Amino acid sequence: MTTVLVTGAGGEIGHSLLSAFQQLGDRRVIAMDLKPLEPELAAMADVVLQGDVADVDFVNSLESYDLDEVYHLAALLSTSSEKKPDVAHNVNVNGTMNLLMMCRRVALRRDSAVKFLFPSTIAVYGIRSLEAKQAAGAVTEDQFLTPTTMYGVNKVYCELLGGYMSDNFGQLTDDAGRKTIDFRAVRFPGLISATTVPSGGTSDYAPEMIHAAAKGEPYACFVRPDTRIPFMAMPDGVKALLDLAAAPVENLTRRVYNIGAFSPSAAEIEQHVRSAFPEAEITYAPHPKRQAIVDTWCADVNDAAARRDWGWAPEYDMDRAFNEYLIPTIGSVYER
Ligand code: AKB
Repeated sequence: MTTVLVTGAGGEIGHSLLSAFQQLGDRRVIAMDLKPLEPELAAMADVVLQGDVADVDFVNSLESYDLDEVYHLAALLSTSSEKKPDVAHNVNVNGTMNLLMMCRRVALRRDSAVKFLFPSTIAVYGIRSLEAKQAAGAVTEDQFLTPTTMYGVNKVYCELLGGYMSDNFGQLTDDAGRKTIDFRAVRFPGLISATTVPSGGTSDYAPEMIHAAAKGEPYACFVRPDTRIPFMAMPDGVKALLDLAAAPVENLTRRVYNIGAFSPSAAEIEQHVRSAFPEAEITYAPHPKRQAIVDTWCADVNDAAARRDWGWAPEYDMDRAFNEYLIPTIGSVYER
């Protein structure tokens, strides 16, 4: 059975990924997080560990597991990273390096490369004006890689680091040529889950608006109504990780892939929320700094490479995400 390590297992993606692994039943899951996992989540893992990816001794202690795959979800998101940039760098960059080095040793011991699944982000983009953002449309993986946030800088560096560790690390050593890391990354848009609410991100306005309406609470959106960035329903985010992990290595022409689903403005999200919850109280109170961050992110992504190389296709467009996933599921979350 494939043994997988999931870091940041208690976070939003971790919740959905662990439940997908439970349904698949084909992996031995080692779940780790900085904080204790909720009992319901912990029950989905075979091994539960509490620890910090930035703690090199803790990460090195994971070397005794026969890891086949790592899903490295632990990170500080964009808004949190701006509040504590040095902590963000330590967790997002040093934490990733600690894990990659540990995986390399596991791979050398077992003579088998470790698949390293990395959630990157649209925050790697840094488009410098709204005019340029509008003119750019759907951006490819290689455009506008000049992020203005610590999180974006950390993620774009880790994308490069993962490629380097896979292809060149140890090129002048005795281990030269041994394949130890098989790094694969998706650039996530803002993810919207029906069952959890994010914290510390700058795309959080969409899920916050939907969850506030479901709870019957007023919501003041922190970006302008015309703000447009890509979003995705959480089940598609998990599907992307699993599909990329399953793709034959010879089909992959890149290590980092854009993945798209829908790209609404905040006003379009509001319209969808209002059609499900006509009583919703939604206002706009743009936060200048958070607005400036999302204004540098692309309005849409070109995900042709993912579609071609590993058959990426989202199951949920915006209507389906609301009508068949978010609204029916959110109702049952808040009725409990
Ligand atoms: C954030 O807002 O920081 C994240 C992201 C887009 O990566 N949700």
